[in-house]
Amino acid sequence: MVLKAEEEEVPSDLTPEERQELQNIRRRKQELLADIQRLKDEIAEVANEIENLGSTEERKNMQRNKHVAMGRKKFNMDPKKGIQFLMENDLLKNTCEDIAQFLYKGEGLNKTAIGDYLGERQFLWSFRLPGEAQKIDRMMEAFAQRYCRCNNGVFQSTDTCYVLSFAIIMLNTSLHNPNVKDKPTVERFIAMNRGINDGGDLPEELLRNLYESIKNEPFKIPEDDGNDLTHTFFNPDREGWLLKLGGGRVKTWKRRWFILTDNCLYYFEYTTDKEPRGIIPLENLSIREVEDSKKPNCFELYIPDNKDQVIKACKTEADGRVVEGNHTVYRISAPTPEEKEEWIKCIKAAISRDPFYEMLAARKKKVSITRRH
Ligand code: 4IP
Repeated sequence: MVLKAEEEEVPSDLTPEERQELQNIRRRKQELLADIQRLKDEIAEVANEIENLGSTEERKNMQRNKHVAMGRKKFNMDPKKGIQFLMENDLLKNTCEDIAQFLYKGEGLNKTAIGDYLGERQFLWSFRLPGEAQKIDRMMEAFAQRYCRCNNGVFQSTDTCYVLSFAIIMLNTSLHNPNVKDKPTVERFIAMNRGINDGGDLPEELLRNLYESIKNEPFKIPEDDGNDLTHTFFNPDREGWLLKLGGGRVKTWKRRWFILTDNCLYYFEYTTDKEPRGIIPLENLSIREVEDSKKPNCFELYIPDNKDQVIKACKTEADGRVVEGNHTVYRISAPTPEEKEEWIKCIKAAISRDPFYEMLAARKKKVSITRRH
């Protein structure tokens, strides 16, 4: 509606001044009406814009929901493709937190598909160790390079720094890990580092000081997700069928295929399974023979001085979820007394082995080869 000034008559009995005054008032009135009209038009315009904005937003939301639904469907058919689709459409960020959130909410997602996806991730996680060794190697290399650049002249080469750094980490483990029974003396530490300074020896005083300092005060290597640096090598040590007692309230014996490798005990339902049902890192565990009234040739993995603490381990549930283990001890029965002895021997060796020695050996070999050429 457009506002209009009414056509008003001018009374005839007004003086010329009054007439003028009246005309002025009427003009102001007209101007005010025009202003009001302009404001109304502007309001109508803005309202229109807001309305359009709402429907664009709505359209966008609808489109988004359609894509999310499509992504879920794709996920249920092929989890990796579903995740990829959602990321490509900016519906999911490529971060562990966002993916975990998406899976945790699980809206419209098939549990088996979630299990497949997690299973695959967990499989990668549990077998990523060779890569981890390379990562540590690269990190040590970078550290050595940086150290030598900042402390010019301390070492003959970066390899010397690398080897000595490792020797210090190993010494720390050997002196302070309760599983390592054979504690090195300062003489052994000095002997171990003979010839590492490009064929020459590092000053004995330096090595003695380092030894004393580590002995007096251990340093902690930070853990990431439970696989710490002592789980670095991937050498299958032993495998075979064993019976494992379940950790639930009703204890059942399950026949499982066990693989001992890289300081971990993995168990599978079938020898051909790609993914383990469970993983027991052996770090901080001990092993002992036990008598069991139901099964022969038993041994147990346990935490020394344990007060009902649960062993750090993980297992895959029937629906594919990866959960923490529930055992205060793992009781295992071997088929024969000989196999029991062998398993105990190998597990003991795995527990006390220090993988840093192997990494150091490789680097020492490299130093000697470089020197020869
Ligand atoms: C299960 O018993 C199996 O023994 C599981 O072993 C075991 O998990 C469960 O322990 C136990 O309740 P039922 O099959 O009779 O239910 P597996 O996974 O080898 O099948 P562990 O942790 O030993 O793998 P809890 O603690 O998860 O209940």
